[in-house]
This record gives sequence, structure tokens and C-alpha cells, in this order.
Amino acid sequence: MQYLTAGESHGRGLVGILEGMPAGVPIDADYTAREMARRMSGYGRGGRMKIETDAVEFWSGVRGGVTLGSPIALVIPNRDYANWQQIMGAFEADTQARTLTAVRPGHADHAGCVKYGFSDARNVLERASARQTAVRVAIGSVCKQLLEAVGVTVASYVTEIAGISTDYRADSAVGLNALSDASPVRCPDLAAAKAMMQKIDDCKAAGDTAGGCVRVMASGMPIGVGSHVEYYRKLDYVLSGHLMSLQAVKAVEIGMGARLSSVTGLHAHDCMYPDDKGGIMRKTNRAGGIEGGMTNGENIVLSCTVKPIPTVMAGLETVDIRSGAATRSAPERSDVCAVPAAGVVAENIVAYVLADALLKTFGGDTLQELRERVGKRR
Ligand code: EPS
Repeated sequence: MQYLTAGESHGRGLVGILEGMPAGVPIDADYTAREMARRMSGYGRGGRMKIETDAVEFWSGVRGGVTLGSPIALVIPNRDYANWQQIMGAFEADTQARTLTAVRPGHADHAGCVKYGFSDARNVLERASARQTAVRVAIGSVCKQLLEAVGVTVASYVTEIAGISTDYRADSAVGLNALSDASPVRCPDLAAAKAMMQKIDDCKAAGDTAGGCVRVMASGMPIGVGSHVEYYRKLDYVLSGHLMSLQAVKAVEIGMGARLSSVTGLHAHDCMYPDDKGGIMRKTNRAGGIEGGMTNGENIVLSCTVKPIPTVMAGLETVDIRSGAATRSAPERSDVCAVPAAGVVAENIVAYVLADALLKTFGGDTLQELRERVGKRR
């Protein structure tokens, strides 16, 4: 499969085209709508989410609630465009209004202006914005429906916000989102969730922002998806690359991740034991479900570290790119904390990668063919 997205944060809307989805996959518009609503929620979100509804229009590739095998085109109109049309219009636009020249440290503003020869960072930030993640969730929601049709569940939860962390560790993706979505910060540990919300309130009061860490888990993947034979087929390479492309992600870990640097070989791996069906079982999952670039049948466990949003109300010391003078970055409407939403986006990114990897390993023009082939591996 492959996909492309287009769209500016305050332009007409967001567009995505997903190509390579097999025919015969049942698609429920309400399922996609729920994923969109999950991305928009979360404690610490800003004013934009009160404007948008993120209603996804399916323009092609689905007929009568079933995929056709043809490219699936998805459109999400930006409701806020009504307020920005005079500034963001494709032809008639006041390009001198709402300029941003005090480039924000941590954002794409400065490098983007140098790269494309702009003196207004609006030309950069409109596309760099995490608004683009809305259409990635729409695409992921279609992939999730394929995965669920072959018995794979992807879910996520928040493990840390600005230094407030939890020791809670989920043991399956099945049923996990019901627990995390019940919490405003998407953390099933309610005591930690309360402290995280307090931290977000404190950040808001100080004109500051909060990052954190999200964990994505996938259960039900058959063994041997991905491959050890060449770098670009390694599932850990593909997963981490896609997750690092999510706005604000600065680190991705698989299983024990960075903590593996502090243990020795006897304590770093997942020993194997015969199970009662003539197969192999493990008592630990330090590898996070991936060995040699392939799924090993255990849960896939991925952690993403999300930096604090660089649009800080209190401002950061910077330079005005037009005058060259020292200044502070100007406040722009933004979120105080988007970590809960980042978990939902990361889930949907992982859903795309796993659906694509399953299709690469097992092939199939139809869901039926894929299902039969995956079933033989289970
Ligand atoms: C977002 C929309 C944006 C921001 C946020 C994510 O809307 P606006 O810029 O109009 O307030 O709320 O984007 C960022 C934090 C960022 O750095 O770009 C969304 O739809 O998720």
C-alpha cells in the first residue's frame, strides 16, 4: 500500500489517498468517525478542536460500505477555513495578513523559510502543523478495519506527561482503548492521570506546554511479518520511521528500548519454552514483539516520546527573520498538551504499517484471500 496527504492547517481541508487496500473489506463510517473524535479529544487541547468536527468524506474506493480495491480518497473539510479564506485562499489571498516572522524555536518555521525562500513562516507552519494528523488518522482507521477483520487489534495509552509517569503496563491491546479512552489524558492509571491533568493545568497557567510518552500495542499479529533479509523490509525500521514522522516525536523505542543499555544478555531476551500445543511460548516480552526485523507472535510494544509543543504562550527567545532583531516568539493559538491525541495518531500510523506489512507478507487482492493465508500461519 501507499498513501499521500495534502492540506494546510487553515486551508480548505485535508486530503488523503490510500492505494493498495484489498477489495472486500467492510468499512464502517461510524468507526472512522469514532477514531476522528478520539484524536480531537484529550485533556490540554486548544481552541481549534471546538471549531472542527473532522467529518471524513469518502470520495472513492468504497461502495456500499465495502472496499473496491481501488484508491480510497478521503477529504476532511477545515471548518476554520471560513475564518481564513481571505488569508489562505489559493488565488485571492491577503498574504500580508497574519504573517509570522518571529520564528518559533522547535518548530519547522526557520529551516522551512530558509529552504523555500520565504520571509513569512505561515507558508511553512500551515503544512508543518499537526493538523495534518487528522487525515493520517482517517487513513489509519481504514487500515484498522482491515486489521480487525484478520484478528489484529491496535491500541494505545499515555505513560508520561511532563515528568508525571505511571508504572501501569497493559498486557494486551484487546480492550485496552476502553480503559485509556475513559481517562481525559488516556492513562488507565487513574491516580497518575489525575496528577498528569494537574501538571497540564500548571503548564497552562504558566503559559507553558507539556510533552510526554505514549505506548502503542498491537495484539494478534502472526509470526514472520517483516523480514530479516534486507534493511527496508525490517518491520522495526518501518515502524520507527513512520512513527518518527509524527509531529513532535523525538524518540521511538521497541519493547525494553533504551533500558536495554543497562542490562546484560542474560536479562535482555525472552527465553522460549514449549507450550501445550507443540509450539513455543515466552514469559517475557522485552523484544516488544519484534526479533530480526520480524514479528515473533508476541504483542508489538512501541513507545514514542513526544516533545512539548513549541508554540509556547509565554514565548521563547528568538530572532525576527525580517528585521534580524532579537525578540520573543509570539503567542499563537495552540494546545497546551497534545500527548493523548498523539497516542491516537500513533495507533493509526502503526495500523497503516502493520496492514501494509501483512499485505507484503501474505498478499491477496481480497480480504478473503488475506484472511485464509494469515489463518494458515496462526
Ligand atoms: C491541530 C490543529 C492546530 C493546533 C495543533 C493541532 O490548530 P490551530 O493551529 O488552528 O490552533 O491545535 O497544531 C499544533 C500544535 C502545531 O504545532 O501545529 C489539530 O487539528 O490537531
